[in-house]
Amino acid sequence: DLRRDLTIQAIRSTIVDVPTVRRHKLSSLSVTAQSYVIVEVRLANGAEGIGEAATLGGPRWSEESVEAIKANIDAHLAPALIGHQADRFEATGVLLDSAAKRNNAAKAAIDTALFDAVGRTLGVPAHQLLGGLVRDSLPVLWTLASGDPAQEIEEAEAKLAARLHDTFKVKIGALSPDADLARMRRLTTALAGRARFIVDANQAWDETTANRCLPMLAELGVTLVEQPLPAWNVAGMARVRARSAVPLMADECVFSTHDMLGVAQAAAADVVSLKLVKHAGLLNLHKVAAVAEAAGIGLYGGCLLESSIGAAAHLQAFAGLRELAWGCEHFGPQILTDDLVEEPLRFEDFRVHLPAGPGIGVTLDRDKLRRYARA
Ligand code: MUC
Ligand code: MG
Repeated sequence: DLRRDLTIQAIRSTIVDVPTVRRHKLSSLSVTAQSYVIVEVRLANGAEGIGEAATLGGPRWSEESVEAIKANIDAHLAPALIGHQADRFEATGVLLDSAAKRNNAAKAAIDTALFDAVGRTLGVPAHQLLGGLVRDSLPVLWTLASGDPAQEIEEAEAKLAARLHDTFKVKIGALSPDADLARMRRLTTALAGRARFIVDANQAWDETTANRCLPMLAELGVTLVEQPLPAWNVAGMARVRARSAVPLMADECVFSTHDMLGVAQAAAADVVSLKLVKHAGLLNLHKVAAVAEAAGIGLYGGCLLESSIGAAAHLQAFAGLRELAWGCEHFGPQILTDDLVEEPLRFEDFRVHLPAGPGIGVTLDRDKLRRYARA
């Protein structure tokens, strides 16, 4: 049956740059536009699928930049899959792993596009190919990252008033620890009783600084501290965690299932942030989640400021996890001045909603792809 021929025929990659509504500052980088690689897959039956590889500030959040992602997809990853069956997700993962070490964001974008194309062929959403639905919406937080507390309070007030977000992640580490603590005091005081806060240091602190600052963050009511130490310092995270009243979340220190096992064995985190760019695809995200679950480590739906394409892919993967106790942060579509899909994701009542429909549930707007494609 030709309609069911799932042979992978073509894989195309396009770099896009989409402006953000304001400057977004992390500990060691800042962006005014988000750069993605959009992957389009075509199967022999004519079905098409899309996926997205997100980056943040070039190769500075992780080692992958959009330029490297596109080069490695075109030269190594795409050729390894042409002629293979799109619905053999584990087997295509093996092929991608033998074609390139790591390159997890590039692999995730391809894997997403395969789930999308297969879902569209079969008329089922991607979550159904992954074990089925547990939830169709998730609490979604907003990230404050201008570095200016007056602006951040105003931004948070607007999000609360619009009933979009009532939990805020504050990006710290670009300022001195004392300046960040003063900033956190201003934010938590201004929004006391109306908002919850977590912070993400993006590896900026050393162990001594973390030990000094965490009790003050606890006193301000901060509920979670993400990646306070460099990714390599898992032993340090474990020591900090043993003394801390605030739970710790692992982000840049957990890419692979092996990383997750190491963090669990070291007792270095209470929660893990799950992201396609780190785990190389939807199936692998579920594997990392399974290792965390086995260790009693809580799950959080992480992001890298994806557009509605990448966010929808994450929601498909998050939809089937048993517990996602810490909610998610897929606010990406809201921080872009424009989106790349025909119908953007729905944000309502402090939650983001899983789109209905086959595959990842969103459809690429080709005019937008052309408009934001890098020349
Ligand atoms: C990160 O490190 O968590 C997620 C939200 C945000 O503002 O930055 C990202 C990456
Ligand atoms: Mg983080």
